[in-house]
Amino acid sequence: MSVEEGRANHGRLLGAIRGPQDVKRMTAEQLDILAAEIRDFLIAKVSRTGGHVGPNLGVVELTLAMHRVFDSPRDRLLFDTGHQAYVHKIVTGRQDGFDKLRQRGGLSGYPSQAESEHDLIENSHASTALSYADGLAKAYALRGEPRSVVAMVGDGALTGGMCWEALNNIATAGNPLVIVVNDNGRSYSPTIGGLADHLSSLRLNPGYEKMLDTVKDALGSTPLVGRPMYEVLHAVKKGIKDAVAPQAMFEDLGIKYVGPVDGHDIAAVESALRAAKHFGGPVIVHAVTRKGYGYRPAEEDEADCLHGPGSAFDVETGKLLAAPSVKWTHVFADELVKIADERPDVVGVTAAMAGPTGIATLARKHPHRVYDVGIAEQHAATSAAGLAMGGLHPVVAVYATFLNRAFDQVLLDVAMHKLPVTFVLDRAGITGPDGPSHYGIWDMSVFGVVPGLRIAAPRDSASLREELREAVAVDDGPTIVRFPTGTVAADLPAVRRVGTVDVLAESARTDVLLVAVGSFAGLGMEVAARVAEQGYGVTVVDPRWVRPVPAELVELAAGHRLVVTVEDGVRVGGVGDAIAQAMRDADVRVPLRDLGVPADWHPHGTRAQILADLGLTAQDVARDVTGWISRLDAQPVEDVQPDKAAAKN
Ligand SMILES: Cc1ncc(C[n+]2csc(CCOP(=O)(O)OP(=O)(O)O)c2C)c(N)n1
Repeated sequence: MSVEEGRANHGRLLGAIRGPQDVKRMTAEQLDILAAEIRDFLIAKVSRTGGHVGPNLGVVELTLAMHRVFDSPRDRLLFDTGHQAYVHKIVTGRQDGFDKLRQRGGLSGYPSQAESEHDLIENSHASTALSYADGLAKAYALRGEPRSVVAMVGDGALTGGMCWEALNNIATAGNPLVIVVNDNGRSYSPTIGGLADHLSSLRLNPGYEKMLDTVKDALGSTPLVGRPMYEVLHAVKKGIKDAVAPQAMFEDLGIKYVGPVDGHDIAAVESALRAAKHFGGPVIVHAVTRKGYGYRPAEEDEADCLHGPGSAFDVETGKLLAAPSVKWTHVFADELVKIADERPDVVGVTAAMAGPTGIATLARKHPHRVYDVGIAEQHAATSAAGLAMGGLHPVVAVYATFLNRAFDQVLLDVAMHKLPVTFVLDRAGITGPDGPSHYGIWDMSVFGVVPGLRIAAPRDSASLREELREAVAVDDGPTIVRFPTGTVAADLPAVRRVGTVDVLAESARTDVLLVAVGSFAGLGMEVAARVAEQGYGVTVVDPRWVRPVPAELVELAAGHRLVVTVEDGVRVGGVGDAIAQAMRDADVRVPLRDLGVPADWHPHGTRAQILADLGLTAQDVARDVTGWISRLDAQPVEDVQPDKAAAKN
């Protein structure tokens, strides 16, 4: 088909793609048309569902070239983080699924083994692909299987320590393996740090200057680290010939370096990949791309090149269609600035997510008091320990799911040293469309075992502000403040406070003590109203600080016939478990039922859908509570059998 014919039949090439072999057959002209069709498709589809539009627009040609040079699924194509695998999904015959991208029952926003034999890594946490690749290459070498292993990794993900641990091993092992570095100069905002320094000393290659300008334009003026990163990454400051050439760095290590290549030139990428494929050892193909390429609103979006609009957006402007609302993140960001205005020792730390966590607000007000450490949560925690040892009070703002990485650092580097570091966990609990690896459901369990660590779970904006202040006032150990995603709940004032526990509702009868953790406070109120209709009295409390278990909570429990806990986290080792243990320790023999998230992999959907699936709606909980308390009426406490809810976990 000629270019003209292709234009006349826009979308036809894409429509005919059923698998990688269809891309392999195409001519250079057809590939260019296909790339344009894929971009139009991505913009049209993702604008309706939300998703990672910017990253995928930047890897269209890289992905096509990978599928032409290698034979997936025999050859293994790995996508670090996996947010940039939409083009791969299209090439591997999943176009039809894009109407329900990230929606219940629809395509996952990340690679998914259940969806396709072409997908391998499902984990959406960054910087893992090179380690998987190292292991796969070793396995194929040992088993004598002639398969190629190819890992695409972004310059942002390369700031993660795991990548460097992997490179060290890949170099030593010497197995054939291709690492495609997708260098767009950005994580969400411009990538920070010096490690990528050695990727390029572009001045050695004058023909490359033009492309460099393109990339440079893509680097917005960031208050944090954009310019230094750019200079370091591309060795601009270092002068010309004496700059450390990436070839030298990687080849000294034992990894062949090819590049830099224009990542939007399919032929150039293909030829680099073919050379890499036949090299017989580990090779880095360094491709320079532009995030959001071909879509003006993404290319011009200074904040994050439309990294991942969470919901539908206007194609013309790239702006979200949903009416703006006050998010938990905004309340945190606003209060943090107020606290920092009052306390010069308070500083912010982000792991490449200044915008999404709200730390950017602090950076705008106090640019010298914010540290963006790159996608390096472990380093963030221990660096924060250092900041605290140095007399500061760091507030480390990360998504709940990502702090899991830094368990040992929080445990030993921070808590064992009794250091005042506050971790603010955004997107805690069930988050929704990003699926299981993005749920923030482990923090209360995992970090609940850390001695001396206090965990707060605010229920609304007033309590978030208050608990954040309480957290940064703690000077003898770490604190966590965790809150969910989305619009902040309407303020729910307490009737009274007992110790640190807020009583939200009470009645003349004290049948049930309902412990509603964090954002489940509203649900607790509704449950109380429904259960009251059945003639039972429910006291609803918000513990505010869930670890350690407040002593008052145990005292309150002793005054009721049944305790029910509801939390937005895994039940195993969760708040309910901790309260049950505290009650046992205090010899309080009131039965306790703990409702929460079963320790399992829950597929993506909206938060509301998933909570409904788990029986965590007011209606379900009210039914459970009524059932339990009426059975207590009917028989002695010891005889109440565990039921389906107890078996859920
Ligand atoms: C451990 C971890 N921390 C934070 C994130 C959030 N995150 C998702 S994509 C991304 C930026 C990735 O940048 P890069 O690898 O360069 O890919 P690009 O989006 O630029 O293509 C970040 C920080 C994550 N996925 N994993």
